[in-house]
Amino acid sequence: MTITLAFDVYGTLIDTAGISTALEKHIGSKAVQFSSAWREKQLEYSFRRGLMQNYCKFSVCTREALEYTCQVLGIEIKAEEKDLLMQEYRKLPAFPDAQKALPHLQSSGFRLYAFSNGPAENVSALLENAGIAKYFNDVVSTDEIKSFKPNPAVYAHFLRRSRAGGNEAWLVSGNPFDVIGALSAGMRGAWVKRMKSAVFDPWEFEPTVTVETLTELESALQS
Ligand code: 2OP
Repeated sequence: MTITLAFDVYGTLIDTAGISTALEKHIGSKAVQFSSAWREKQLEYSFRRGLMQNYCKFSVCTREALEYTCQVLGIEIKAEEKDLLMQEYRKLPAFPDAQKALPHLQSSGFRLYAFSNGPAENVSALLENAGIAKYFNDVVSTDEIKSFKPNPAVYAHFLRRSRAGGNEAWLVSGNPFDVIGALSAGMRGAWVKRMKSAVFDPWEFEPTVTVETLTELESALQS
């Protein structure tokens, strides 16, 4: 049975910490606080848009979350600097363990897909720039059905697009909301717990496996 792996992108394959570095040029020591607040609001906007069934592209959620974060933290960033920050999102680096693990997973016969809220053209450009696009059979975007994770319809869409069955299809993500969404939709879920302090939501769902890096994934999937 061939296992299909749906890799979440931001925070799983791609290290969004690069945004903090870009922010430091504009706002100095507040960059880490700002970057975390921005990411939280970006995701909150996608959840609200999904529930409202009032879709907009993930990049719009990202830009509007940037505006909100500036206002709520009382930090002034010029329009052209905001444009530069949005461009940063398109050229973030891959995590080193992703660079190492993906070729091995591919040569071991796993079917690899990138699966993201981001529109396919943005995600493809991001993975190309990060040097990892070549390992994936395809990019599947929730934009194709105009909704966001963790709507169960997006995981069903992934299974259709990848022609994978629920029990041989795994969602691999550093984001607990995404792992829980996939488990709730009948997929298996690998949580990438990149930080020791990370907490998995105390719901009725448990990750099928938990790894700290993507290099541990192959052995975890076969255990
Ligand atoms: C994704 O890439 C938002 O990390 C999430 O879909």
